[in-house]
Amino acid sequence: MYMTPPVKRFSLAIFLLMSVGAIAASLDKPNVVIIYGDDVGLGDVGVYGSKLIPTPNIDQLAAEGLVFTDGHCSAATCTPSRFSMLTGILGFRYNARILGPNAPLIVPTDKLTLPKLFKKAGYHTAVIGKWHLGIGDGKTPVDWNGDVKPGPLEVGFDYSYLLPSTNDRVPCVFVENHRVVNLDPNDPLYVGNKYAEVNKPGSTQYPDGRKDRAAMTYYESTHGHNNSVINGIGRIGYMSGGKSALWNEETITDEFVTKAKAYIAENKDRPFFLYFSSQCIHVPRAPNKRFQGKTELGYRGDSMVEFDWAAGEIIQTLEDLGLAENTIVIFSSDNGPTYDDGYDDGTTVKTSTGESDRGHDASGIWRGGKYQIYEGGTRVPFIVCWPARIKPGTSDALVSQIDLLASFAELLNLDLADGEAVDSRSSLAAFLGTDSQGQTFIIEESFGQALRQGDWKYIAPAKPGWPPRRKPIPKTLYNLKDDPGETKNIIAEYPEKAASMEQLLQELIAADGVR
Ligand code: NG6
Ligand code: CA
Repeated sequence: MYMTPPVKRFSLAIFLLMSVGAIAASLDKPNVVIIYGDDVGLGDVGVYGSKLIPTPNIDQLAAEGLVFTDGHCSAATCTPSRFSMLTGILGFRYNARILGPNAPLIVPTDKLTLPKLFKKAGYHTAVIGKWHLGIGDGKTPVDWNGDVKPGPLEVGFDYSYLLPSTNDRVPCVFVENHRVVNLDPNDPLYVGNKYAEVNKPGSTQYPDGRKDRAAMTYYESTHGHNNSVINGIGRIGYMSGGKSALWNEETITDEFVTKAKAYIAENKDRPFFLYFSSQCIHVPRAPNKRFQGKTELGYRGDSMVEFDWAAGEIIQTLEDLGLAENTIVIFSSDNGPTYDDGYDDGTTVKTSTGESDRGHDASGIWRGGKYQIYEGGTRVPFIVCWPARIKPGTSDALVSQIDLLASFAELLNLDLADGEAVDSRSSLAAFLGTDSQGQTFIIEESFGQALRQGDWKYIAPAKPGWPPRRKPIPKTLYNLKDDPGETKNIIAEYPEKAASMEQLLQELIAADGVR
């Protein structure tokens, strides 16, 4: 009988030990990809009930992952929501509000962030897509023709490829690490909130939409989205120069997908964290011709199809490189949905039976959407997929993006010091599918605060949000089990419940953090 020679047996044993070690090590450090939508509602995704927008790639991810029905972003608008996800700090503590085109960096450079946490664990980190957390130190104006900083690289990302603000704000250029991409030094770029700030002879001048409406050739826009007109679309804020650097509206997604695929391929041999932050489906929606007409809902629906394609490309890249099994893919959105947000892009809103677009209710059964303190403002699609460790299914656990930081700290065996990510608590067990409850409370933000505890929701008096015609919101108590649509304020029937929730909410607001 043939015997394996001792030397061979020894090396085989070493090899086996090493492979087990490698698998164990990599399970400790899965890659993490956040595929993040902009203004994507829960009802925009097939697995959550969308009938009029096909999202086969996201649905496939959902079939292989854990689908959260009570998953939240931290706030009903972009800046505070992203701020909270990346810092583990509630937005109102830093006065985080929707930022203007030239706003300074709002993320403190001396605080722990999600990418810094990953770096501590030896990851490479990147953000590709929409930023909207400001750039610059707030003391000296950002030099868009030189080093554009401080920004993502100063708060923990090793690589960044950004749409710096929003796609309805200037500047309409990409910024890679510290530099504007394709900038011609002979056409310097200036960015401002007033025309006077960018009125520089020698730089390309763009039409002012307030005086030259005919310049809006892509489609027309209203209320505030009519300052500089770039690529035939009116924007918030003014820019001059940078003509060679202008993005092409209909290929922004292609550009981000190309960068993301390259990033994943370059980092396939080490753990990485990729925050893929799509501009879809924020206004001005300009889906690529490939996607135009794919839904009956105009550019809003078509942009969602484009976003689903982008998600599919990223997931396919992970599969092709053999990384899918041990990569955590999180799919979510920065705030609830909105329909026509100031651009004439074919999105029609019907309000007689609640808000919907030709029968498509982008927040599903939940009330309201973007800018609102109701559930539709923050209850967003939230899918976590990790084939190596998470069993597919559905979870009703109460989870929030603000808790990703502490959850990953637990997963990576890193301690959070006092004063770090003060509002982030681990929901790791819920994300792994072993805890069906999630957090006992979360705070929801939108021009005010609300507290969720189980099925109870208490709203502290809040401003109406946008548009301003909405009425201020008084103290309100809902029970979402009996009344998911938040239609009956039952504060008079449950005064004690309301009082205890109000007290807890005020204590949490006044405290240094909720952890
Ligand atoms: C609002 C803009 C809206 C959008 C939003 C930010 C107006 C009238 N509306 O102020 O178009 O840009 O800010 O959206 O200016 S978010 O998703 O980035 O929070
Ligand atoms: Ca948004």
